[in-house]
Amino acid sequence: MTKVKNFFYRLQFFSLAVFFLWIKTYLVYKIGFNIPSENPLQEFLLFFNPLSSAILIIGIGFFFSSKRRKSAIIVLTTIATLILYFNLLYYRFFTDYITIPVLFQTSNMGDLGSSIRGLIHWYDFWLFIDIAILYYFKRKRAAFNLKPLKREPLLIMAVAVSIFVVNLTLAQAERPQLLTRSFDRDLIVKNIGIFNYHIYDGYLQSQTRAQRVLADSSDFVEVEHYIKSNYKEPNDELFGIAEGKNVILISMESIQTFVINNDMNGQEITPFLNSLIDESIYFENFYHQTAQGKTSDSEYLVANSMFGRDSGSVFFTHAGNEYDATPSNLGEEGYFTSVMHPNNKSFWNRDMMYQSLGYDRYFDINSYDVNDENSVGWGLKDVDFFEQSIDLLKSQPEPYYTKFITLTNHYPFDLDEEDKFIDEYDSRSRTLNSFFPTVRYMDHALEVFFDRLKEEGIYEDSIFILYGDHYGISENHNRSMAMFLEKEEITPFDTIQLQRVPMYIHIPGYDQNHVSEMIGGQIDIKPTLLHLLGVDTKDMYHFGSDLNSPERDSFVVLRDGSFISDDYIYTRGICYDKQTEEEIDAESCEPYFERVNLDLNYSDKILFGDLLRYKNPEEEWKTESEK
Ligand code: GP9
Ligand code: MN
Repeated sequence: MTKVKNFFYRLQFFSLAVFFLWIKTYLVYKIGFNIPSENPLQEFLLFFNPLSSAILIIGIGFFFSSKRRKSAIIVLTTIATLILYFNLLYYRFFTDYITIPVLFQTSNMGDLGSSIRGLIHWYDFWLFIDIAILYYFKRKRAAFNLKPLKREPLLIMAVAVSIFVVNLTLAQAERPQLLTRSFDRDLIVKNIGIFNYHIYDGYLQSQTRAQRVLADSSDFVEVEHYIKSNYKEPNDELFGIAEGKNVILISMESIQTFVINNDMNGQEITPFLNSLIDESIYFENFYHQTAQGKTSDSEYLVANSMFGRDSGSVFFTHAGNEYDATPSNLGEEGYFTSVMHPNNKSFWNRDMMYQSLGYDRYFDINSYDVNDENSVGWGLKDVDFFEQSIDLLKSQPEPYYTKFITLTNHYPFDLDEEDKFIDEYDSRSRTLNSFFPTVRYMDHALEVFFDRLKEEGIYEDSIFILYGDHYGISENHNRSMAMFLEKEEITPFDTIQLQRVPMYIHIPGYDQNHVSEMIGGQIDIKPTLLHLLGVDTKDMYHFGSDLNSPERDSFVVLRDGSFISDDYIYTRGICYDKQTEEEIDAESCEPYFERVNLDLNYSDKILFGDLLRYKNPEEEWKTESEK
């Protein structure tokens, strides 16, 4: 009996720590992540799910001697709190949870600088209050020296696991296939909790590593067959229209289609981009398809016509893969290929990945003169960036294929007063408010660039592709966004439509310019561009297709499995009628599910299995025998 009494006495400090971590996690769910619940069971799961991991984490303290136990519990609480807090900071920026691959993107963290400062709030200290309380109790009462129960640590772990099993059973009842269909992190955190999610993510990541080892050339044959059957013939009138021209590709930071041909309090947001529509083939139903890898995902999609990862960034996780990307394709056509972007070369692991994609040269921050006067926010201002790039462009052998990545229109949308050509918006969201002047500034920078290219005589011999890299305004700003768009609320339907980004094909001298309604995405840029340059893509491995092809379906798949067709939008398990914007029976969307799954799964299969290494079987045989 005394043994049991002792046991509970010994549990006091532990229970207090578990209680704190449990409640704190729940509060972060509600206040930090704003996780909604649609029914009492969901809310109960949300409240209940931190308990098993709190016991598991704090329970590790029982593996320490009685003397050290309290200190161990405080350290464990601190570690758990930091995991929560990092997730919270990450969530404030990306509306998403940290995954293991993004942790390996730490080289980005240093560069995040101004963004991180904007994400930390003074009131966040509440997250650490319990640690102070535990510390106080630790000092107040001497360490217990009561004899521990036999197998005490294992007992605690068993309790944690049992509670987790109850949790998982309830969660599976609420969400069948919760763990088998893993592309929605929100659901996983909501149902089994943030800490268990991290364990699950760790398991998934180890699986993906294993996939390369297990893959072989027969997997490639299957994927190849699928890709070949989806090939779309080019448009006769446009094939080769820009043959031999220089290609200037411009990735426009964080711009969304909703600013195009729109004004903010009577002030035009993008006058230059609006006027460029008349001189371009402009795609008004063009979607970004990025996920956590943001700009790097868009670069990946554009270069390979394949999907990026659903978590983390391919640039980090698979920079060593074999690719068949646009830069190497064009290299074979005699092009000089490069990227101009005034940031550290290691940001997004670009220096590594660009080599795999076949770029000849990366003009990073070291190629630019960057100082306090010409910088703002993330670095060199766009106008200065473009102006300084002119000489670099001129230094390249022709024809060249050069990608420009703008920077000023990046969260937190800082801008010097002298560069504000329109006012800020006036809403509760500081982010949305300051977005408009920086978009307007980027628009101005593009105009300056075009003018300079004309002055230098570069313009006429070039073709231009301009596209938005990903959204700038996350769902965290839905209320202010609804106010700007004069809507009552932002529905999931609206959220999908807000993922549209501008896309221009601008060919100087071309006289058949028009606005295309074709639904497409970043994955389609590669075949579209190669066909304009007269490069045959029949033997390439693309998941997108030429936006100008008369055979093409007006359709796009987003990375999270959402899709958009002429008639429907499918997202978050809901099928919408495009016309009425109303929810309709899922039946209407079902015929498309197979294609969506095949596209995403086969693309992942190539990536995780590094399958393009099998694309030239003879070459491989040769290198083997040479060895
Ligand atoms: C950094 C720039 C921004 O070099 O491309 O990256 P993002 O944060 O948008 O992914
Ligand atoms: Mn970006």
